[in-house]
Amino acid sequence: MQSRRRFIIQSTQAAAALTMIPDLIQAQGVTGIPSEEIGYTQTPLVYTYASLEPSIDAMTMEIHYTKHAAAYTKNMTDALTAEKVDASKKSIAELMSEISKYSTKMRNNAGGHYNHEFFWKSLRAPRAFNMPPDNLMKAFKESFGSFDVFQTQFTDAAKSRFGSGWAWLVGENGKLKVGSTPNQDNPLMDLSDLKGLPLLGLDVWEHAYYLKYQNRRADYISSFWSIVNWDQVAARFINC
Ligand code: MN3
Repeated sequence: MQSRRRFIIQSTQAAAALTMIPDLIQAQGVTGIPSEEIGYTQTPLVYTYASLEPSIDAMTMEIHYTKHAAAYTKNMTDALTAEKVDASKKSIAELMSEISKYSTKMRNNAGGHYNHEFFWKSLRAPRAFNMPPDNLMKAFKESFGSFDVFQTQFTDAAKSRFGSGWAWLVGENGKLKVGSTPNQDNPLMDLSDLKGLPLLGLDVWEHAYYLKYQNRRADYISSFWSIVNWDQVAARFINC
């Protein structure tokens, strides 16, 4: 446990140092995949607030990360204390799998914390031709018929989620499916209709896009495709 904690601290420091040099991360390719470790604290971004422009503007990223996401983390921490959860003995995935046993405050804020940590790790600087690696492409063909059909279904899920929520690509036994969840729910939660291992998620709360896109959620969704970190999604897919 001790060495694991030390490793996480070192990784966090390394990640913090790397926020200064986003070009290096691009150059690293697959070895630049951020750690998938999602714990109970907010981890530093491995890119700058401006790195995702023009898909997501720097001000939205800064407010989203330092205000919205930070508030979920803080409120989750308060709920963990109030509900006497020993976070050193329970992974966040485990907490999600029994979230129905806890308060609405826990559900909303632990969900919000997890979803945002997951979201930041799913993104990278825009690429003009941003396509999944071969193993994932094969899975898209098998599960949806084609990558285009997947993109259409994911876009529809993101557009049709009424109010606030998330669109997801999930994996289960090597099969892929698409869906959405309301509020800060996610597919790891025992009470979610959509279940599976999260592979990709898109935040469709207005706070995620309103400064740049206002009511144009569809434009935000289409600009998202150039900043998906498909290497990261492919790395997750290996575990499902
Ligand atoms: Mn958000």
